[in-house]
Amino acid sequence: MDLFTNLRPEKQTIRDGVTLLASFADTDALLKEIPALLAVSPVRRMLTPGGRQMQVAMSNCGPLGWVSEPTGYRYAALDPLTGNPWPAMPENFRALAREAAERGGFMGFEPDACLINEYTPGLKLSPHIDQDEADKNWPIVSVSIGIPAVFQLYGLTRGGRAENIPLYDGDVIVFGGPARHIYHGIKKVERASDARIGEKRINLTFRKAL
Ligand code: MD6
Ligand code: FE
Repeated sequence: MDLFTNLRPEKQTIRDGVTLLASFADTDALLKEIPALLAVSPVRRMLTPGGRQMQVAMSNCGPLGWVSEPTGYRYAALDPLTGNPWPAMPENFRALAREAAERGGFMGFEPDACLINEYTPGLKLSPHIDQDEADKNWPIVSVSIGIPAVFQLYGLTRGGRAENIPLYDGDVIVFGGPARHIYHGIKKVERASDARIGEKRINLTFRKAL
């Protein structure tokens, strides 16, 4: 970490409903769990409802998993790739999501889904709103692992200029309240290497789907 990222406050309100908790997560502990999860449900490039392949490779853990298919988006109890349940959500994942939500002002967050996004340099995630969760009063808790990325915040519409928020290993965003209606994405990831996982960024987003 460089001198400048060190100067970030521990907790920062980016805008109403968006809280950045800098270096909040113990990513060594999270990374210990990930190989076993991906051995059960590997990351894969899902197809969009428009029939295109997404750039970012995805998997899930927990009782439910978010999936994109030509027929639409949904939360599914079974991994369509394997026909089996997604791997269980590790206890330290659950605890982290709950603690981060609490720091962001949301008590009692019990996620039932954790989407695992895997990026390599050059990949981006287009602006979107997460709308497949039943109760938008719950936040989404997002954890960054590995190489940096730039989180882009828009407004209630997809267009316009983005607010750019650099995200580093261990950063957690609590995204709730009015932010649930805001377009956001990930800018094309710059080439970098993480000592543990190489040229890769992993993002965990914890959701309460049902
Ligand atoms: C990512 N994150 O960081 C993508 N969604 O790879 C998201 O799309 C996201 O960070 C909802 C809430 C927080 C997020
Ligand atoms: Fe999102």
